[in-house]
Amino acid sequence: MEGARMVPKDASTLDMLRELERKVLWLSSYMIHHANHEVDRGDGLKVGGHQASSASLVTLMTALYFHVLRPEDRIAVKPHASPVFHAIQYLLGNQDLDKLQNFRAFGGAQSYPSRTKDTCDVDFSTGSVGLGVAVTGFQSIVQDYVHAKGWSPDWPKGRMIGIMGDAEIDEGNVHEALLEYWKHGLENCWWVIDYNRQSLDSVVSDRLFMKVASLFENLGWKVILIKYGKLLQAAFNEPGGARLREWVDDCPNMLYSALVFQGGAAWRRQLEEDLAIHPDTLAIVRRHDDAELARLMTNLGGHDMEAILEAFASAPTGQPVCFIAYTIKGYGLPFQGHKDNHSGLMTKAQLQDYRAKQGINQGQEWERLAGLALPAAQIEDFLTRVPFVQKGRRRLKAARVPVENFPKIEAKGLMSTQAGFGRVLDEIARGGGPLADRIVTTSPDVTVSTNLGPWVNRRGLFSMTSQEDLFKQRGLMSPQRWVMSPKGQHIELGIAEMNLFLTLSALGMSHTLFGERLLPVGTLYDPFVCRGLDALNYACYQDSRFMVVGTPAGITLAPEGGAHQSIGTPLIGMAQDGLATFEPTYVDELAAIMEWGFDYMQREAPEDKEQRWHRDEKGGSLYLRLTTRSLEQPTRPMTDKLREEIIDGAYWLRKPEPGTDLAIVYTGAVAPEAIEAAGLLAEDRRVAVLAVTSADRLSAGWHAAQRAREHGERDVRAHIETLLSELSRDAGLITLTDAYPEALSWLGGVLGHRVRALGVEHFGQSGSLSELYSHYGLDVNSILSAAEGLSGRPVRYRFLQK
Ligand SMILES: Cc1ncc(C[n+]2csc(CCOP(=O)(O)OP(=O)(O)O)c2C)c(N)n1
Ligand SMILES: [Mg+2]
Repeated sequence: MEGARMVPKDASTLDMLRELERKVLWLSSYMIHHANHEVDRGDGLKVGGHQASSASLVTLMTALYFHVLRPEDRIAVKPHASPVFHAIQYLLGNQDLDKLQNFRAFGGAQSYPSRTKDTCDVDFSTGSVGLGVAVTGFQSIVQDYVHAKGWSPDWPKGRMIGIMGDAEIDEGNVHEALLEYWKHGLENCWWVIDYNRQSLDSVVSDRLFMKVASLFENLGWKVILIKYGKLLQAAFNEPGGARLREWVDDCPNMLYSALVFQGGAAWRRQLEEDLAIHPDTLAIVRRHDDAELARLMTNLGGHDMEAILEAFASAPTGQPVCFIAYTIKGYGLPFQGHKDNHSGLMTKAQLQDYRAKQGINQGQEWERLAGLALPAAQIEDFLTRVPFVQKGRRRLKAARVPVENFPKIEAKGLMSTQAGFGRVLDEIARGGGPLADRIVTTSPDVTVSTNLGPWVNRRGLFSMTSQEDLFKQRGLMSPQRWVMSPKGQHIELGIAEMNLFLTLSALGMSHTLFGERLLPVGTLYDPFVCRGLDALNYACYQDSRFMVVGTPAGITLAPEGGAHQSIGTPLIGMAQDGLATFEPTYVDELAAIMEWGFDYMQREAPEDKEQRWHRDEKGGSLYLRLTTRSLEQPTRPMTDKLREEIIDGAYWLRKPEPGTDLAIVYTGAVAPEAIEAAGLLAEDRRVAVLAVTSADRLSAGWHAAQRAREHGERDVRAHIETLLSELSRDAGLITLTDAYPEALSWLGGVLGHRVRALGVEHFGQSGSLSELYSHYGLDVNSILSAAEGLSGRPVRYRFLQK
């Protein structure tokens, strides 16, 4: 550090970068210190900030942002490097001081870089380790997709870069992603691993990590080790240097970390002891005083600007590259190397000492250039010429794709919503036009079984290399004509559901990252939503836009048994912010939802609107829970009113009349049971039937209306409030869903109706549909019993109890 201040006036880029590195370390450390020591939040809580984890990446990120990156490069920054990222943005003029001063506070710079909550130029959110880094590869495949279509002519292809912690490799989704990338011929992707050999609790094994390196090579990546800095490299070239290298290579991570923490004298003691019989090597050690020795022995590649720049410059193109940069957690700070430093913070005294050493006066802590040895004008000039900022803010926009001439589906006779979904997409594919051209489908090995087959037959599979369908070439009969080419519009994935959601996440950000709108549609079996759940949550948190179809769902796929029965997914859909969840019963409902959905996916509005209404202005993603149960389709005109009610979440299939004292409320595939029971009950009471197409939007609308009234908009009524107000307060509700009953039972809370909620609380049986509906209490009999229980009056017609 000391040396860096004696930078000559005609500083080269290298010297300039070293100065900036010093500044970035100071600013990021001070940001964390300030958040913990200077801001009184009134709750007495320390906010942390991971000073040590941030510090290990300072040199690498300085090199990248101030020299290596280009505007078209997109970067996922590991969660704990958020302060480093924000400090860099501040120096580049992209971040306000106020945000830095409020790091981790309400409205300030976020703990982990966030596309939605940070105001500066974040490309990918991170936080849940493994996801930010894995999305980069999928984003690169999406970039290939966009360019293969001849789009994005003014925005060149960039590198999709994951700056990641070494412990992120432990996440299974990273490995799943690596396999998938290989299949798709990944090219423009860099992963820069901060190999500090530390995670939260412990020290990472070096031997294991080298196996990881060969895994990358095996899967087509170029691996570049950034292991030694220039000082160590020079020492290794001296007589006895080879032995020193051996010692460093063999040094267990734990011992190395301890010596880093202890400093020069401890290094000397250890080396004197271990190298006692190697006088020429010891001579190298003895040529350094304690401070110099500590500097030499901690001169790892990841902290040596020159070594880093060389490594980045040596990267090949046309192949993904993994840089493994050896670093020291907390490098340059008092707790460097200590295994417990994960949440370590500098004391006030340590910080004062550090500030003084940086040549920064008290009161100048936030000044961008205070304490730097180079003339301010020279630094400012350098900063304005940094390649990365030459195109300004890099949030791109794309025009909305009009959702016009949406196909009219004539669904007659028996049909399931899953089959209807296939029909809608097939018709869109057949009709062509902008909407058809911008839809991209993807599925984790369930393309055919979720009814995407006809779409794929018409629109083909995406691949950077073309391949004809061999069966077709040989004249062999097959309903699937799978032609692969850069023109194709379906991305076929292996089974990993995490990869599905990461792919959807990447596709759904194309408009902001590449300036080209895509309308992604993904399918999977509904129970396996849970397998990809964190990636789904991540995609929504990034405000990526897509439509995901979970099908088949619930116990309605009866013979498949417990392993495939999804019970909790409607609750997941309701609770997931940014995801509008629907469970239509009939194909005309589904078509209306999809038509609306393709528009909803493209909407944008400022953040504050979401406080008031259920995101109708802002838009979001969609989740459709569909079924393979074929139902008799209604023949009815799709009036504007019906369409609106389907989108808002419910409509009266049989309206309440005066004296109606029971409403059966159903959603999805169980409609026939609800309707049949209503018919039987009508013999001796007035029964209404409410069809719920989206419990999620009903509940969101209800909450929003309550908030609006509390804020003075007295006349606001939620759709569900309006519907239920047609029913007498004394009437009872029987809710019916092929899912956990609480997906609908909350309806009793809206106006205070009594509720008997039928649904699935236990699961796991195989059987026929009628057996399972009867077993779990979703059949007509169960509804009749519930009606009796609610009213206390016996029902006239009952099925015979089994
Ligand atoms: C999925 C997930 N699990 C757990 C955590 C909590 N966590 C945050 S950082 C971390 C370890 C990070 O180690 P590494 O990636 O090596 O980064 P370093 O702190 O060394 O920079 C853990 C377990 C998380 N953020 N995400
Ligand atoms: Mg680590």
